[in-house]
Amino acid sequence: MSSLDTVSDGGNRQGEVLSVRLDGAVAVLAFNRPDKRNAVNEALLGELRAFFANPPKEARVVVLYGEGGHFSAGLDLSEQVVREPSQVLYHSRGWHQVMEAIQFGGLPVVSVLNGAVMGGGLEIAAATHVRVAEPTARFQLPEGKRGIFVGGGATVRVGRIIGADRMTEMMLTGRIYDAEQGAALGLAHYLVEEGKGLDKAMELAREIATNAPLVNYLVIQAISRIDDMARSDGLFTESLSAALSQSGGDAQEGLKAFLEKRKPRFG
Ligand code: 1HE
Repeated sequence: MSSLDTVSDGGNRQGEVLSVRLDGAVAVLAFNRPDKRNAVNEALLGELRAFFANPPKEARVVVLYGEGGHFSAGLDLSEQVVREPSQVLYHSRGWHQVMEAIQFGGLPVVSVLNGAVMGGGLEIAAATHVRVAEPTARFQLPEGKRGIFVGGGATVRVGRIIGADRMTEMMLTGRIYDAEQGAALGLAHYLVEEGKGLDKAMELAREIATNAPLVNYLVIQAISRIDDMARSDGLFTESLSAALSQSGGDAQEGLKAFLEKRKPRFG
């Protein structure tokens, strides 16, 4: 694994808050504030924004995990001060931009969820496309208990995954779902042994990287958007996506490889 880049946070004593390495076609991102349980401060949000705005051209898939046994304890509460409503609006919209960039930036993102997956941490996780949990994972939206409402996209993304009804109950009671419960609810797609999350995520990422890039792109862009559409609009958009995917060289290669009983080699 070669070190492609590291990002200084200009304040964290470890000297970096988001590390980025390139392993073949997989960009491996790590939240690197373990002493703060990977709470998301402005620096970390900014570095996430910078990465997803301009990912390395070699990357076909992203893996995202947290150093030190926790994915993320959510918003860095030490940076929170009493704000004007308009400032809270801009702050929340800033989170939304970054979550949109993770979900719709064009690269599939596989996350490794362990320890705290709380508040903004769960909002980030919900913006990723494939989620691998370890047994220590604890899913929670503690905002209600901190006197605030969610602002990083949970109502749309977490609500879609577990349903508005469950999310309402989760926020009212501050309940914590453990890893098994989280997997059963769809907050994680895989549940693996302790310490195996990153290996599993890398295995999945390498597999995803062998797909035709345009198909990965369409899967990310189209399915979630179609979910927002009226039925007839969704079906039309599906046909457009199919038309885009089936007219290029990768579609020919995929079909040819199947008939020739070999693995396809996509461009
Ligand atoms: C933090 C944060 C944080 C830990 N902001 N500093 N999120 C929360 O409400 C979660 C708050 N955190 C916790 O409940 C616990 O820290 C944990 C369950 C995650 C971990 O517990 P533990 O016993 O392993 O660690 P700790 O001793 O509580 O925390 C270690 C350090 O991390 C400590 O700092 P220290 O300087 O005293 O060592 C904590 O203060 C620090 N730390 N979590 C700041 N979140 C877009 S809006 C999203 C809104 C939200 O995300 S609200 C939910 C915020």
